[in-house]
Amino acid sequence: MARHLITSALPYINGIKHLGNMVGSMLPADVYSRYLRQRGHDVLYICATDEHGTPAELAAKERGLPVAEFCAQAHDAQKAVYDGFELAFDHFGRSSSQENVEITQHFARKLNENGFIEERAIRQVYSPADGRFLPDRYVEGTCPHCGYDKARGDQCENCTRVLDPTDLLNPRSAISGSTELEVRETKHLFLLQSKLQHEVEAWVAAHEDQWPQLSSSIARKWLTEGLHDRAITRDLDWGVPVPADTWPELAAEGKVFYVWFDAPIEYLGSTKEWADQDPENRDWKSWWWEADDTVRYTEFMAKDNVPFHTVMFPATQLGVREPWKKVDVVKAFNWLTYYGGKFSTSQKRGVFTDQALEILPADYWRYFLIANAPESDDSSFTWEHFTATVNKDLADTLGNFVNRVLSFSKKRFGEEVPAGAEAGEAEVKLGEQIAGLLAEYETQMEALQFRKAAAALRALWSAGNSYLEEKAPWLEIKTDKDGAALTLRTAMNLIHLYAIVSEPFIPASSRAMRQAFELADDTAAWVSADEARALAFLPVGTPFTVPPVLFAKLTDDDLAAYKERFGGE
Ligand code: B3M
Ligand code: ZN
Repeated sequence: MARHLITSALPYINGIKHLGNMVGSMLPADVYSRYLRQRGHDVLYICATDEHGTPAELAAKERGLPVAEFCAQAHDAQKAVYDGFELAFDHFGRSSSQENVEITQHFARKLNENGFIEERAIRQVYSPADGRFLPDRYVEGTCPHCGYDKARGDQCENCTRVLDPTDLLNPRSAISGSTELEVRETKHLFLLQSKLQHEVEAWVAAHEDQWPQLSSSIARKWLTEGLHDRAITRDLDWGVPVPADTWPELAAEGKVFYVWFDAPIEYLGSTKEWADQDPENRDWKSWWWEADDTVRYTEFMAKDNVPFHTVMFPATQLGVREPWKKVDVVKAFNWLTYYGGKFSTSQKRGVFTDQALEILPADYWRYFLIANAPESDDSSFTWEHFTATVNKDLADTLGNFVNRVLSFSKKRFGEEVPAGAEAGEAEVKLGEQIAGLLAEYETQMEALQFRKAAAALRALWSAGNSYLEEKAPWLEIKTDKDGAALTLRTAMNLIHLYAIVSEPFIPASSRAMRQAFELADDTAAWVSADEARALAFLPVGTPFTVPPVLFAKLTDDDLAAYKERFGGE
């Protein structure tokens, strides 16, 4: 048994996330956490909403709410969707929590003591019409690199280059639209990342061989470009305040930390929030303090977040000079596209997670998304592909198998697992095949190869279908009743196996499969290779019920309706 700390990139607070966000961070983290828990490991899966920064302030303004109130509501709204997706977080916190404020301020003080923070006067965009400085997304304009005219002050959405508000051509205020902007001098804290370049390089070199290539190549690219000193404070009302004991003047001016400074620290903050709910029994530092390092830490994120997790946050952690746990494996994802184009929160293009659940239960989405996760490349969501996959894999291969086996057995042998003949050659062959596929599934899951793990799961389902077709108990029963009973009993044991091994992907359907059988021990604990080979989980005589159809088959009318509602092509 090992201790596994798992985090997924913190979803930003400004709106409900789309399916691309889901498959690129939270969902695979949940699948992996569930798998490890089933295998008996001690797992802590932590996430939170990322609540600071200009997008939060802008979204609150759009809704006409004070930002604190907006964030509280938006957090609950996101949490409700994640509950609907059955994301089994140990804690889903908030980066605006008191815990995060304290740890973030602690990190800043330590970085300062160690000579990695410097106060510098910089020139910032100021808007007399708005009576304030305009950091990050508060300025919009034309990207100096690609000419995109809706580039934001922190990053160009078109060419993804990181920008500074003063880089923009034809800048305008995102609040008032005013173009009469000035550049004024103001003081900010800088994190001297350049001083940490060599340490970060050495750290990456020592760890990257455990990372998928996508993560290490992005980290390498950033290191080659060089770590630059970066302003880590902003002139905003909403954020973690600069601590007055260390920087009285900046604190008096109301400066707060930049959102990307406090967001990764919320991984720790959220763990402390979790522990603070039950301090007697939970020790957050045992997960984060490296002193006796027994924890394996895996992070999940989309590729645009990789630089922050492989380079910048490790630089912060190294500069603190305290033994905080650093990531072991960074699992990164490419983009899920919508018909080859971008899913976009701001342009409301694609399918949002709340809408997805209005249409179909979580398992349909969970399976489809993981089976098509954008791992080695971008992958495209289309309604045609989605409905075809649901029909073929979930409805025909898995759902139909379960229903056929249980209904037929009930009709011919009653509502108990039938006795019948001893396992023969076909069952031995099937057992070998199942054990092999299970080993493949485990290997891929442990390597964080989610598409391949899903393919192995699908192959397990298919193996049951092939066995059933070959034995054809509906014919067998005419000449060999005992043989037909053996076939059905074996198939029922497969259903029980499917209930267990499908759980990380489709938890609700797995429960339905497990609960079809009246077993004393109703746990989803993993199975060994020998147990898989033997296919004898269910004692003869175990009562069962036929569950309702697990997966509805989607029709051409459904497909047309989805395309009508969401657009396609
Ligand atoms: N909130 C990701 C984003 O919304 C950002 C992740 C923070 S992880 C510490 O793109
Ligand atoms: Zn650009």
